[in-house]
Amino acid sequence: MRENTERSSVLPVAPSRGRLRPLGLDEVQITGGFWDRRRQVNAIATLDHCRDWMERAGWIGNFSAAVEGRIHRDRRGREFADSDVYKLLEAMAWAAGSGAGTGLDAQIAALTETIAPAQEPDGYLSTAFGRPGQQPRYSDLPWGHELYCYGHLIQAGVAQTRARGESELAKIARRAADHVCATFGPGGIEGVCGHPEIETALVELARTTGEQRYLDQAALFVDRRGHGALADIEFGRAYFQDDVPVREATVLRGHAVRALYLAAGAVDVAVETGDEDLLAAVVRQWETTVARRTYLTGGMGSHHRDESFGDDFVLPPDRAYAETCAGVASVMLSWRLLLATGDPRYADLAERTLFNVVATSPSEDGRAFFYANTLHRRRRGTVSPADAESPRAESSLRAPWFAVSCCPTNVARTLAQLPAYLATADDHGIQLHQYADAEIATSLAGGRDVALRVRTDYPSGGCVTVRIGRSPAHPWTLSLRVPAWTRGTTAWLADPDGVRRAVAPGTAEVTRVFRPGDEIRLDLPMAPRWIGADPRVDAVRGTVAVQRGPLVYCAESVDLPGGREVDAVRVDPSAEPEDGPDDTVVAPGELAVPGQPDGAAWPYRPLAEASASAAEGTAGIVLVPYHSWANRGPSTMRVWLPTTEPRATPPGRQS
Ligand code: FUB
Ligand code: ZN
Repeated sequence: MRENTERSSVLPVAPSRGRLRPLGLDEVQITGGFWDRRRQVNAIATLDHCRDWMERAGWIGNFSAAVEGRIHRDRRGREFADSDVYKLLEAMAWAAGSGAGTGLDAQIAALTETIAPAQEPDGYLSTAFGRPGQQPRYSDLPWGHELYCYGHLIQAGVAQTRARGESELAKIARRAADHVCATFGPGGIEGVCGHPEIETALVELARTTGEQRYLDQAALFVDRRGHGALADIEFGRAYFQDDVPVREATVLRGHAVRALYLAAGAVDVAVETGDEDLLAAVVRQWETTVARRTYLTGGMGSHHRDESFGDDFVLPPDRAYAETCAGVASVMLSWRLLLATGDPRYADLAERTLFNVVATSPSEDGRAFFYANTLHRRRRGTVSPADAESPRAESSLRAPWFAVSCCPTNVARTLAQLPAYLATADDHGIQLHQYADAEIATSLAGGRDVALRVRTDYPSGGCVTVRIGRSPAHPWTLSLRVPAWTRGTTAWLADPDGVRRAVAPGTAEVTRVFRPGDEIRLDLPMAPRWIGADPRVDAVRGTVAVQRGPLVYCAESVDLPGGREVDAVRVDPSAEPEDGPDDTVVAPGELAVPGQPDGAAWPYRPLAEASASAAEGTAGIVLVPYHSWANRGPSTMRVWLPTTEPRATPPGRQS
């Protein structure tokens, strides 16, 4: 792995070495298009929305209640409520660091002033434990979330330091980290938190301070897990990833967010300690998980009961939990693996997850969110009042807040740091991983300045133009990811001389002495395509899905004639889906006649009597991008669509 000697200071993830060097928020700006709209909404609406809800729900007030000695009586929210205040602070710091809103610094300072007095002299900081009338500190490591909360506090402190410089928040975070090392280091409590998160945060703090002991503590936490450090529970120790040591595990299992945060932390430790075996173990787990336990959307976790991964190929669309936070955590993991290895398949999964999970969660106005991201909604929900908390997984509409409201602040911090996921550099040049209108300016090795501008209407259109603004008079390489979803079609790359060549999924490169004004153009084939599943995903047998570019599509009842629900839809994969207006797709198909077979008293029949219910033709079934569903009121929705005829041979995997 190469050393990252030249590093931006405004980096969400700042490994000291790796195949690729990340670019910071001071080097990459998103300037328009799909992600710019969402980032603006995030900065203008979501940050305030989260702060207002946490004021109202009392989660911010918990810190004052702790200081005033009434926390045992007045505490509000779940045991991990502090963490959402910290995640909001992290989001605000990244947003401030990428130039959003001048008022953010004052808001960060005000929240920090509220939190600071609640920290105890030895660095301990929790509103849920340790004060008179509360359970003692660290008396409930499996469920207490004290270290999980520190993890988010430390990440907020690191973000603040990198985005705005040393600050009071950073000092609070550092005192908490010192307390963790003193309490859980060698000779201390030999435990781990039931919810990983501290690992990745401690590594990032080590990276930002240069203090080895934070890295050592993170490595200790990674290695302690998997040996029965936590109590056994009804879901089994796999829930906490405490069943098998990280370096021996072959697949992600148990609670999805926990598993993914732990894997991200393990990559961080592996990269900083040069532990190739640990890195290889996580790569193996990622591969198996992507091959067997991941939804078409990139969503992870199919169990509602314990928010966990199911067994291999247990991916029921109508019971998909696919928590938004698991999507965020999956992007975190893939990004770290991409930086470590340079393998574009990690950027492929990050893209899929960003467009189909992270972008799906928030409403258009950024003030309501999906917690769970099902792929099939069978009944229309009721409209949740705009001012009410919601059960997290049951609504067919996004809700403004949840009793467990981990997802909104996670979306906020991800969108705030998104420009940093677009591009990287190495000794040879610049690599583009995600496509958006952007300005990129950095220095290549040896202080050679490069600036480029990316223009695209992706993911509506597939044309990506890169215009060179500044370039040294030496050859270097511009690399562009050719997404895996182009498999079976042709993508084209044109160099500055207009010479065009077909490029295969993976990475396409242009190496030369670039001149200002040179243009490189990537054309990605955006025609909508049918997607079939591995036959072992039994829950979607006899169905197909539609993908257009990186976007997964769905049928939504509001687009069907006569008030039909989506279960009336059947599509005909012998003909191709086509582009419709406004990013819709029109799929050939038909609608079942209402009432058939609903009228049957018993849903099962001798096979000889089974026949498809009567159907009527239609001009075509309108499909919309999955990320946009439920923006037009309550609806039923499905991604996997039954085919008109039982399919003799299930299609191979196409995506
Ligand atoms: O336990 C903290 C967070 O709450 C988890 O990451 C989410 O899955 C939710 O359960
Ligand atoms: Zn969540």
